[in-house]
Amino acid sequence: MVIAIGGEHSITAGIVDVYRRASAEPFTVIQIDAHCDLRHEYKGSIYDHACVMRRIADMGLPILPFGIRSICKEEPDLIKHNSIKVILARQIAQDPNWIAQALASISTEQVFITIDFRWN
Ligand SMILES: [Mn+2]
Repeated sequence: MVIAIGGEHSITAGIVDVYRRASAEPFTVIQIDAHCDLRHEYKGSIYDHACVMRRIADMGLPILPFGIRSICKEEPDLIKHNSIKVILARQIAQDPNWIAQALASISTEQVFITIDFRWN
């Protein structure tokens, strides 16, 4: 089991890449976050925290964004193109079947969980 604690969500792409190279088993990256982080580029960098899940999707790994409360303009096209199941925060609050839907969308035995939060 790998546990990494960082100061910023952008570090997750590097950790997942190393784990992917070392792992014999395919895995899904479950992302608990307020934002999808699927932008190609943000503030002049493709490695900004707002791009971290895009970099992971680019690795060919399945992802499950979870608890999302906002999606930027460019993200719906990628979500549709890659058939990404997004579990919205409002769905968690309103739909008692959200857990079943989330579990049904995971096609791998192994998962990597990344949690993006901050305290002020
Ligand atoms: Mn994030």
